[in-house]
Amino acid sequence: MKIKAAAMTAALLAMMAGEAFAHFGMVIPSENIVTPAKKNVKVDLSFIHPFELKGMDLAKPKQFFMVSGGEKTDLLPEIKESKVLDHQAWTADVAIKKPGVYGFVMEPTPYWEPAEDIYIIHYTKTLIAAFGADQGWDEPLGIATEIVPLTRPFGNYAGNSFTGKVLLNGKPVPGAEVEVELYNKDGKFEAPSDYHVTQVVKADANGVFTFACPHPGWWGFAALNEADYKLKGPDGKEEKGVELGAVLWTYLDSYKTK
Ligand SMILES: [Cu+2]
Repeated sequence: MKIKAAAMTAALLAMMAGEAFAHFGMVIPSENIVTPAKKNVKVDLSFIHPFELKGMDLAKPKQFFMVSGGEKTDLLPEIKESKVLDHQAWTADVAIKKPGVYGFVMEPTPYWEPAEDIYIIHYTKTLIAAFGADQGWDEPLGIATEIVPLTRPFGNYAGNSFTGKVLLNGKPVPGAEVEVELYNKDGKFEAPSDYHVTQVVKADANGVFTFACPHPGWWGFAALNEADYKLKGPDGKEEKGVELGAVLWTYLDSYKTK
């Protein structure tokens, strides 16, 4: 009881200090539709508050790979250290050689969040399409927790709704809570209130949610669940809870004018 109260006080203090808790794992490719004109995709990995543009350090991820047509390519050896919002981040240049839908997946090392007294692991993914192929985007990539798109996750317009299914250990999560943020990349936008920074939608009994994205750009969906295991805290003694995030990033375009 006492521990819980302390954790709540810490959370409250963090909120009063203007620290909202909307950190998102980020896997952001330079293109989400690959054409022969540009076959190389730069994929940036980071851990930030995407709307408020607050950076955190991302330690070297535990896994980073690409899946296409059931074929998995380890990209961890390809990543180089970089900076996002003045914090440690990672980047990889990936050559896309044949038509297909490519899923990029990052599993970070557990991130200790003192304000919440928990570890955070955001399994983060994005899907891109290359050279006209559009099959396979609706398949789970077999990670611990993930959002499987039910809306094709590329070639969409701002204003479209996006539907996805939340899976934890391969099973749908009824009533999963999904946090939604726009990556406010150029810092153009300000939220009218703290509530607007992170929007929230709940999944139905089958783990399915729908959200309409009102603006062009990268939209992130994060379904957060408590892991059924604990990890030793930074003191090496007390066991701490683990928040598992299934994070999906998808890009919505604006119409082009002639
Ligand atoms: Cu944070």
